[in-house]
Amino acid sequence: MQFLTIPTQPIEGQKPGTSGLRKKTKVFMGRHYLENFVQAIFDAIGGAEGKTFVLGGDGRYFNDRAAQVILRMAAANGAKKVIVGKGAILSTPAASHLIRLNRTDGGIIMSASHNPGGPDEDFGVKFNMPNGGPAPEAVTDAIFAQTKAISHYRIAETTDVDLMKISDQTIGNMTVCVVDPVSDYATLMESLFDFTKMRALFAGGFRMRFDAMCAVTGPYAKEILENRLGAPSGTVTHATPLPDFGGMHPDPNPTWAHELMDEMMGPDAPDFGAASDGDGDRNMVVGRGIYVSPSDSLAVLAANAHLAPGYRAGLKGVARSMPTSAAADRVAEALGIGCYETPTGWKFFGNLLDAGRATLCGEESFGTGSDHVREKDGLWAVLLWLNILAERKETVQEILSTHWRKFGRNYYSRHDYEALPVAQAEGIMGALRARLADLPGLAVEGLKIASADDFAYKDPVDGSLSKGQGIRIAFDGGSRFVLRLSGTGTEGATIRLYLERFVAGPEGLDTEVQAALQPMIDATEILAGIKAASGRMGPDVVT
Ligand code: VG1
Ligand code: CO
Repeated sequence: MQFLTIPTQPIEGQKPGTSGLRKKTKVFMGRHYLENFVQAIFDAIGGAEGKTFVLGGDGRYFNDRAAQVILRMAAANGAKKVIVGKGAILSTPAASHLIRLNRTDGGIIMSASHNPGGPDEDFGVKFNMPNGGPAPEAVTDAIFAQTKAISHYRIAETTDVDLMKISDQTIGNMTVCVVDPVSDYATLMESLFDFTKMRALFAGGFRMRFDAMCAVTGPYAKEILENRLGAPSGTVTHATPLPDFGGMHPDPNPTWAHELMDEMMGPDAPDFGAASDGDGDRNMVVGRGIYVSPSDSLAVLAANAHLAPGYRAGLKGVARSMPTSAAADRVAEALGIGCYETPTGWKFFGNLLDAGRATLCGEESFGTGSDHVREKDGLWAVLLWLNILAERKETVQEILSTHWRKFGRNYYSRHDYEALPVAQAEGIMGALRARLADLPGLAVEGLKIASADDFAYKDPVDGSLSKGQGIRIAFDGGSRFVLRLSGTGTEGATIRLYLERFVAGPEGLDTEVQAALQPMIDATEILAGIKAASGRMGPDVVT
């Protein structure tokens, strides 16, 4: 075995987005591409010498090959130890947990999350910090700067490590510790939730469907739901992670998880349904005949978390991303706890969680989590719902109706216009941004604009400032829309339009969502002209 120093040159565009670097798999497989980025990570964090890392991914195409490259590079960069999930598999929340549990110097997660996988689809790499959370902007900026300055990378020339064997192996002086990807995570879940009550729920005939979408949560859900909680075998479907996710789009929303939606809306629907994404950090929950929007889910979880043992003492605060609906804010107000509004992306929650200011966090994009790890956690959210259902002994429908009657309802929907030409998308955003100062006071379709700005966030813990995080237009009465460009796509540009309308109740709580939002949809088109400028008839995905 030999350590090699390979000369290389900067490759353009290795800029981490909302959640790490995401590109077409073939781009990642290109000459020096992965190697450059991994070396840039090590260089940006002050080297790997003597350090311990966690490594794992969502099992998509190239996951296994990339893992071998990263291990050989870690060894050549002087790392002491890398803890890897068997088969190079780790869900994002499980990786976050292992980083924390073993007090490591961080971890590398191979995933493009909810983006499809395969030779013609997407791959991704992100670095997580010693606290288990995604690298903050200062670190991703430093990684990007390294990708532009790189002149060589270090790699060991050796045979593959056997990642299918749970054991300690070595590359030079570095230990590769292959671990079961599920067990520590499952133990953590047992420490947070009342498994006895939940087992009793299933024993009493409660029926559930969990769609793992051929992605990473399959083995986790099988172990926890079927083995430890006694849900009937077959409760978890699409449970084997596949390199191309079986051709599925592992994004848990009503569009892509349509099989689950059909079952839950059908005549013989189970009591509870859930799905998660490629790397296991997102969740969608569905009741019999009723879909729970992620923003509502966060609010309901915040209002009921104390029913689970891990949150018995109450919450320190709740944080949500800016485009997420304000439903959780009302719960925080009622509980008398802190409430934070952050830019999109889990990295912005890290400081609030570390500082003990927030316990629960959530995003409208099917992400919910707590301070048990530093990532959003799909299965965790599903288990918290289960724990609440086991305690309250009501249906999902009943829990939601009671919640809306108490707090009012934030009708909410996101409209995505995908793969637009970059210049066109930037044009639409730029034109609206240029008019922001003139908008307050203007009436559109009978709605009066209360305020208009481009969201900037000052981190309350470290004071760092993040600008340009999305255009928000608020109307009198608590309705609003938000526009921002996606930072996770790999083709053209995606405009996300977030629509929200608040109804205090008790009347008007049961309108169809898109109908309830129609005035907002019309106002957006008048102000932003997305359809007019793009020539599109409507959004590609509505969630
Ligand atoms: C999207 C979501 C965002 C989420 C991010 C990563 O980002 O909107 O809320 O944090 O994906 O999720 P964007 O920039 O495309 O809107 V995942 O499951 O990658 O880890
Ligand atoms: Co994800």
